[in-house]
Amino acid sequence: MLRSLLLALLFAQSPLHAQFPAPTAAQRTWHDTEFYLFCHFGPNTFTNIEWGHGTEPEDVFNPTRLDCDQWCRIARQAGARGIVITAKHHDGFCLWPSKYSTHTVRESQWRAGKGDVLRELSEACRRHGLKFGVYLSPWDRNHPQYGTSEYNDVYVNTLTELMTQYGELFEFWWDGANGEGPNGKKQEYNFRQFEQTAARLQPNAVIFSDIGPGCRWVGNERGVIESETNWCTLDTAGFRRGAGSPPMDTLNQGNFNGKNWIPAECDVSIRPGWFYHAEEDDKVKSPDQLWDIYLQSVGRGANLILNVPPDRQGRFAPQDSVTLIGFGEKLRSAFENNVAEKKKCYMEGISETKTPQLTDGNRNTGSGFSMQQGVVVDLKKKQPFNAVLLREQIAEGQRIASFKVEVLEKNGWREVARSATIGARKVLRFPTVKARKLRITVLAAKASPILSEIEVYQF
Ligand code: FUL
Repeated sequence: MLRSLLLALLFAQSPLHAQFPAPTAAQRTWHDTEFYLFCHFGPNTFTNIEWGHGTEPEDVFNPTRLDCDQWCRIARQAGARGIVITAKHHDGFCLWPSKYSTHTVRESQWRAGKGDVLRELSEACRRHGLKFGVYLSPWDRNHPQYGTSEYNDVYVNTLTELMTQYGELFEFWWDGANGEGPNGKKQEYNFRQFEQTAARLQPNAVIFSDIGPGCRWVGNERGVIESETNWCTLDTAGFRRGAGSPPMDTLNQGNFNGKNWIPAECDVSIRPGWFYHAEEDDKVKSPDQLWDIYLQSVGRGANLILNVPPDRQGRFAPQDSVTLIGFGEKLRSAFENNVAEKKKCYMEGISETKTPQLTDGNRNTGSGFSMQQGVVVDLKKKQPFNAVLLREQIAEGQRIASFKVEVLEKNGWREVARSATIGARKVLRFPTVKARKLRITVLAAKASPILSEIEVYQF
């Protein structure tokens, strides 16, 4: 009785129920999607360039053995949860037979003009339990109406095709890249209209762009959050997509007091280029390199979209496949055994308060505490570990600005790691310790911290 009274008093003084920007239900699902693939595929795959001119004959697009099931099998083995494909890159070529363009698979000889890459991939994704998303470049070097207000209607029409013909999309990608101008064409995009169309047709699709609204570009193409700080909140007033975007370090770290929930997505290619080039076959990243990227993206609360460009056959090349399978094994073994799961967990205080929600293996249940308290996990017996994975209860906003991890040794508590934000998740590594108890203490927060899960690993 006395204890609950004291706690009530403590919480009354600290803003446990303070209001902060928080993710929508669709964004919460997106956070849980964590890691997925990006596939750059189109005429550039066959012309060996990165930015097509839009004048390439349609027949250059001619995959000899397109096999989207192979993409999906490897994606699953890599631990990815979805695939986003370049439905149309800057060259304007549509991988589906759009009614609003004459520069599509229909005009090519591939499958006698009857092919549709999006149909094949979306169906394969569903067969393999993967989510499906699309990239539709606003910049278009081919479309005759580009540079006029009619192009906005063309864009909305193509968006509508994508959003009504291929089932549910989990993500939609607006690239900020734009090399327009040299041919005299400049487009005033009606992004408001695009957003409204997307919200109406695919309310659960999270929209990526430099400034969201669903998720933001991370400010580099190396796929990493550069420091331990990553706020999911961002101020967008006065900024635009592309050239007028917020500074790169703001995109990387977010804004401490940002008004909108627009979390970071880290994009990077498994090869130097975004499209397939045979001469890069020996430059494919190794499983260890992908693991480092993963820890600096997903491990720092962002999502990771890893580009794997299909080759001219329309398959993932052997080098990429081998690396992805190796990475998937690493990922699975790293997070296989959470030694904290179902173990006793409590808040320190005048007396201990049990917080089983923090080790119940369910990231939707959380527990709030005051900054004066540490949260202790009792592993029941001494054991080796070298990493913690923490999750904040982001449904209540992102609050924690810094925290430390300690282990109990003969002479008392010893700090083993310290970091900044947590957000959707934070993976923190330290030299292997052997201990029975560890303690998490929040050092700075915008309001009373609310964690949802504490996981402990040895990897
Ligand atoms: C960039 C584009 O210009 C690249 O070609 C690629 O699509 C990458 C993901 O975004 O801005």
